[in-house]
Amino acid sequence: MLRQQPLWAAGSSSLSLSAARLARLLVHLVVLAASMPFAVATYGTLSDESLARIPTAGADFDIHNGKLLAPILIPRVPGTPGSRAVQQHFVRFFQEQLPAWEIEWHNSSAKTPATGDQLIPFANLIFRRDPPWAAPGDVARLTLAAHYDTLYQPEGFIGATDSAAPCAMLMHVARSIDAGLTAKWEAMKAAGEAGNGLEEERGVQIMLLDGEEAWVKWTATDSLYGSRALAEAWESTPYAPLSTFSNPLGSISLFVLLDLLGARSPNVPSYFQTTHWAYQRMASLEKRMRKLRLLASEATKQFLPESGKAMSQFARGFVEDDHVPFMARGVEILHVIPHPFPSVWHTMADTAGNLDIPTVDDWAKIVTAFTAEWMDLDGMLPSIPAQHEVRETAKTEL
Ligand code: 1BN
Ligand code: ZN
Repeated sequence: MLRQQPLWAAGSSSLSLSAARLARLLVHLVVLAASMPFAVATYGTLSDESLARIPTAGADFDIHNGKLLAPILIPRVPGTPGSRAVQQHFVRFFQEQLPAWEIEWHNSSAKTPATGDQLIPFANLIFRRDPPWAAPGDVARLTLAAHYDTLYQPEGFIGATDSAAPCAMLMHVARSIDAGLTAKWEAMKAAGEAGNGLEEERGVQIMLLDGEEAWVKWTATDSLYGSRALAEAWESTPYAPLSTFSNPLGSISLFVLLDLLGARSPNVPSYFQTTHWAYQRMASLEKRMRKLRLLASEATKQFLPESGKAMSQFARGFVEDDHVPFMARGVEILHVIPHPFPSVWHTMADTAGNLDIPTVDDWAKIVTAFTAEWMDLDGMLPSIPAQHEVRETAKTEL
């Protein structure tokens, strides 16, 4: 997929090729040039058949008893029992349903202007799947993020679009690509392509972030508690010498942030010139899935309508959110947040009942397709009935 990306968008501030890796790569290039004089770069789009295999979350997005979404639809103020309950929901889901995913907790604490001298705990959760043969510092990771905390006030605020639904979407993405990743990496092993240094190693991680919301009023210090601590920590956590990337920040190939999704008829602009190509990829998948009648919502226009935006049309301003500490350190960002915000934004009306579930389901499918395409899973996704069988079998074995 990255082959389609312009060079100026492919850079990472901490990308470094060791001499040994460079030598290995050159040997491979010479062998390749000799054996494939007419090699043509392939374009990694998902086929229509693969798009049809992107599953719907269906009953798992039921707001009353759905396995993914319902447990998140409670107040989740950092440091409270509600917050701990959703953390357990996320961890249990990955432990029980997706055991191949590595789980990382990133804990920090801070005072807030609402809580005086008390230290409030913030816990980011990172769920990661890398090629099994790859060293951690050699993997470029598509990073999908959403925040799970809710506002301190008004008391009882649920934040269904902000950001319970985006968290549930990301859980659905993870389970929908899991078997495809296994199949792809097994096929690479069988073909002797595992770790041959010809292509970059590609992984995926899902970040569920804490402490995004301001406790009193949005300022540089009263907001983004979890993401600020995480970006800072990762910047100063070096990978082993001679790794492809110098630290986990440099290994983020693209940071896709979902926020305020789940209301009917969203309009999501393209915010950044340097990742407009990635926006176009997601928009194109949306368009194709609509044409193939794979989406359920009754949208009169695309969720992502700005594929044709000219470079001169990009404004300087952007919405502050969890991407800011990462963007400030050179990470490329795709911010999937509607403009205007949902009408229920930061009100007691941001409830489960005001979600448009077909829209939630469509976003989950669009982001799954984007991730599957990025991870080169064409031809690797199981047929939908088979996928359900796998999940049922896994459950009965527990
Ligand atoms: C998004 C969801 N945000 C908060 N909840 C970020 C934001 C920051 C929105 C400042 C508006 C202004
Ligand atoms: Zn909010």
